[in-house]
Order: sequence, then structure tokens, then C-alpha cells
Amino acid sequence: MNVNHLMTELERKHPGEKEYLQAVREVLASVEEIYNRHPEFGALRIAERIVEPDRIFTFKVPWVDDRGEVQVNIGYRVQFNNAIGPYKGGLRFHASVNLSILKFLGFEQTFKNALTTLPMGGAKGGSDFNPRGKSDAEIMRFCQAFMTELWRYIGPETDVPAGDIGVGGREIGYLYGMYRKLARENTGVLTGKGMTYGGSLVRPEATGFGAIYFTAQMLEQAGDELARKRIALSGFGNVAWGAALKATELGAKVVTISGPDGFIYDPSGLDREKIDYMLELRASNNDVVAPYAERFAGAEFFAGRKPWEIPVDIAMPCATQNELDGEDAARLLANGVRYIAEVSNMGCTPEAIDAFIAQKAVYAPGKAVNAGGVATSGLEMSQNAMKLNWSREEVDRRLHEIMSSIHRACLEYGTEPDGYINYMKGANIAGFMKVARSMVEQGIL
Ligand code: 2IT
Repeated sequence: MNVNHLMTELERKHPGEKEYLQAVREVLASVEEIYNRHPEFGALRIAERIVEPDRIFTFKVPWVDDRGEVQVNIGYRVQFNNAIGPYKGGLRFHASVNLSILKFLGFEQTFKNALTTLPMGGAKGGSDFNPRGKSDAEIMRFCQAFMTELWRYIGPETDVPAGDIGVGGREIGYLYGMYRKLARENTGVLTGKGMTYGGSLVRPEATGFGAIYFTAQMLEQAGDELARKRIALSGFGNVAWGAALKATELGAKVVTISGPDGFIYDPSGLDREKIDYMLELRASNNDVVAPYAERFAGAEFFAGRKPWEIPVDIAMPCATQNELDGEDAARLLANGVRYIAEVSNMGCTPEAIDAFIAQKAVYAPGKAVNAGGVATSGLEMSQNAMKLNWSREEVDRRLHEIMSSIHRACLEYGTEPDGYINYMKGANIAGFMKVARSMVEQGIL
């Protein structure tokens, strides 16, 4: 395999799909060397096969808003790869959603899910529906309309969607209700369900908790510790919330959150009351963080800016893809950042990652750091299959074990001769090798 040749071919087939092409290039560049030491991979065209989704469904989603007007959105499900288990991955509802973004997310999900140790393939889906400012009734009608199409393509042993940006517990409830009615069955077809109808304890917190468990291990590996570290978080949704909760519990100080409107700098750090307030901000459906600075004295709001200008020990992007670029990275490094735990999927641009690695700052990619979310979805599927519920302690213990196993896999494949740990390379190789081996063993499909 030659990455540049393969990418030229892929750019010709999928012109303009920039996020998808970016994600593919990163993984192929990491695995090129080890891939070429396995002649069976080349002979079976594993690279050419693994970069294409198995299939893509797109459908229209017409619905009626509160004024009685008809709205039309586009729905998608990208079933990327099911070599190691049923398709699994979230649904994103956001105005920016397009095929390139969902293909990049489905591709990343395939390797992330392989890292979790659980049997799950990769998928992603969603819609360009914009939840901002929508009433609860509008959200319900949209979710119901979306599921009247999606339900044909999914199933508990086929494809198991979950949440992502814009899809939380409320949306999963409405989606699940419609699936149950249409399919006439109660099964674990979605994860992130409510506790009254088959959800798992710890799933709401899992992405953020897992990210902090992973970060604590990164620091420990470097002979350091999380307690008393200053952390910059971006975002203020479910993922940032879980990360703030666990980081604070372990004695670190979270000093920023952010939204599309700008960022909050809170020098005294988030506490339990402020973290709870993040849920209130989110529930308001306005997609803004500015009101935080009015509510809590000492906090400052910076309109239209990103939190990466604040000096911190650890940066944790928790919002969306490409939210931290080369300039942000240079600024963080100049201010002495030592660890970057990417929690959003592909949160850092290639320029940012290059800058971190060149300066030997410790950078870990989203597919390792945020895998606790989908891993706990996998644990929800296990419980649904057994028709049993595990205790909070049991789920949290398993989540912790899975994050440790991902960390070990990164060390195994990412430790360089000088001892520097390239977590990006480690995670990409470990995830890729599992999926590739599974494809080799199962024939050309
Ligand atoms: O990016 C992700 O891993 C998710 N949005 C969670 C997917 C899942 O199936 O729980």
C-alpha cells in the first residue's frame, strides 16, 4: 500500500469529502509501515476495502413544525464495517451534518469500537436537522419521522444506533418509542436508553468518565498525576459534563467550557453546582454558554473565541471535529501545555497534531480517549441481551478495565525507540489490525 497513491484514487472517487479524506489519510499514514510487512493485506486489498463503507442509506424526513409548516430534512445511516460485530455508532442531529462528516465518523467508529475489546462494528448516522430553539413537541415529531424510515435498516443484531451531538436521552426516548411501535418488539436496538426501558447506569457519564480514566493513565505513564492539574475543556454538552464531573472528583481544576458563542474562563474552577448548571444550559436548547458568567461571580465570557488561549497543563477538546487547529496548538504549547486528550472525534487538525508530536507533548486521539462512551453502549447491549441490569459499580468497573486495555494497546503499538508514546499511531494500529485480521479470516466480502 502506498498512502499517497491510495489517497489520490480516493479523492478522485469522493471529491470534496474533506473530513472523510482527512480521517482516512491519518489512519493509513499510521498503519502504512506495519501493513506493508503483511503481504496478505495487500493481496486481499484490505486497505482499499476498509476505507469504503459497506453501504449508505439516505432518506428524506418531512415533519410539521409548531406553526403548522412543513419542514424537510435529510436522514442518513452509514453502515461502515461489520467484520467484528453488528454496526454500532451514534446519530448526530446538527445543521452541519453531511455525508463527508458521517463517513469520517463511521470510519473512526470502526477502529474505536475495535479498541473497546467488545464485538461491535462501525456505523454513524444522523440528520441536518437543527435542534437549536426547537420545542419539545417538534423534537418528538422529528424523531418519530426520522425513525419511520430508519427502523427498516437497524436491529439489535444488525445495527445499533445511539446518541452523538444533538441526540441525548430525550431524543433516544422518542426514537426508541417509534421503533418499538413499528417493529412490535422491545429489544436493545438503541443504546443510551432511559433507565425505565432498558438503559444502563453510567452510560450518560461514560464518555467523559472514560476520557478522564484514560487521561489519568497517560499522566501516570509519564510519571505525573491528575490531581491539581489545570484543564481547559471545550464544549458544554454531555461529554464535557462527564469529563468535568470526574476530573473535579479526582482533584483536577477545570477552568474553561465553551459553546458556539464563545468560551467561559472560570479561574476558581468548576464545582458541583457549576457542573450541574451545564445541564441547565444544555436543556435550554439555545446552544450558548454566555449566561454562565452572569450566574457565577469571577467567571468571564469571551465572545467568539476558543478556550485554547488560556494557559493550562491539559487541553481536552470535547466539542466537535477540527475545533483545535495549528494556531491553537502553537498557543497552547507556548503556554506550557503538556497533555492533549482529544475527546471529540478528530477534534484536532493534522497541523495541530503534528505540532504536538514535534514538541513531544503527549497527544492522544479521540478514538482512544472517547471510546468509553461506545464501550458502555456495548455493556448496555450485553445487559439487554441477558435481560438483566448491572449495578453502577459493576458498569464503572468494566468501563475502567476497558479504558486500561485501550491504554495498554496504545503503549504496545505506539511506543517509539526514544520512549515517546505516540498514542495516535498506537490507537490507529491496534484498531486497524483487529479489523484487518478479522477481514482476512472471513474472506472477500
Ligand atoms: O462517537 C461515539 O463514539 C458516540 N457518539 C457513541 C456511539 C455509541 O454507539 O454509543
